[in-house]
Order: sequence, then C-alpha cells, then structure tokens
Amino acid sequence: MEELNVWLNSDASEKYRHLLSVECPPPYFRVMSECFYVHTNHHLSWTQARTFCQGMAGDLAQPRHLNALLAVVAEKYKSGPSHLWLGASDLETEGTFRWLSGDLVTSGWRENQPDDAEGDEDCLEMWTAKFPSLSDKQCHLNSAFICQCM
Ligand SMILES: [Ca+2]
Ligand SMILES: [Ca+2]
Repeated sequence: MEELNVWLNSDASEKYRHLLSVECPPPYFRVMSECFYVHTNHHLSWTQARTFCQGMAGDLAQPRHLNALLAVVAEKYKSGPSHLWLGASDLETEGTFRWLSGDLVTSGWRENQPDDAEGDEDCLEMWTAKFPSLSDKQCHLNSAFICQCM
C-alpha cells in the first residue's frame, strides 16, 4: 500500500491516474479506463445482443484499447465462449467496418479476415480460438457478446 501511495504521488503516475479513478458499476469490470461485461450464459444475434447491452446502460463493446480487451478475454475465458459479438459492423458500407462510435476498425483482424464469407458477414466478432482476434460473421447467428458501459 505504501508503495502504491508513493507511486500515486509521483509524477510518473500522472498519465495513468485517470485509469485508476474509473469505477465500473457491477456487473461491469474495468479494462484500462473502460467498463465491460462478458455475457456468456445465453447467445443472441448481433442486434438482439445490442438491445440487451442497451438495457444495461451500455452498448456492444467498442474498446478504445482493443488489445487490452483481447488480452483480458484470452486470460479469463480460456475455455470459451469462442465467439463474442463486439460493437462494429459494415452494414452501412460493405467492406468498411466501423465501431458504433463511427471510428474505423483499424487493427486486430485475424488472418484473412474480414472475408465477407458467402457475401453475408457484416457484424464484428471476437474469435477466441488460439488467441482472440477480430472476424466478420453473419449478424443473425446467435453468439455470446461483450457489452460496454456507456
Ligand atoms: Ca460484409
Ligand atoms: Ca469472416
């Protein structure tokens, strides 16, 4: 505790201070400066999952620090689920994946993804086999999902 206080009072901690001050209302947990909830006990389509998240003061996850969320899911959910919806799609412009915030999805793709398989994959999922990464998937398929407190 002593050490933590020394660290908190040092100049070096200045840029991380905001990360430590974020508190997440249960059942959300904190990753960096944002709050997430991984829903595994029943599976929903992308649109249904989005509605579910909105019902808990959030939306599907659109992490600012994607790699941090991928790392947490890799660690905490080693034994599944293997597919989780995230808050991005190319429903507006085919081939251009945007987070619900409007920002482009720029990194984190699994090799050879997005592939719009069978011309019908428009929603973004985290695919956890081996190590979590991003893939496009048919929006109507039922899947676990990750909400973010907004
Ligand atoms: Ca597509
Ligand atoms: Ca795909």
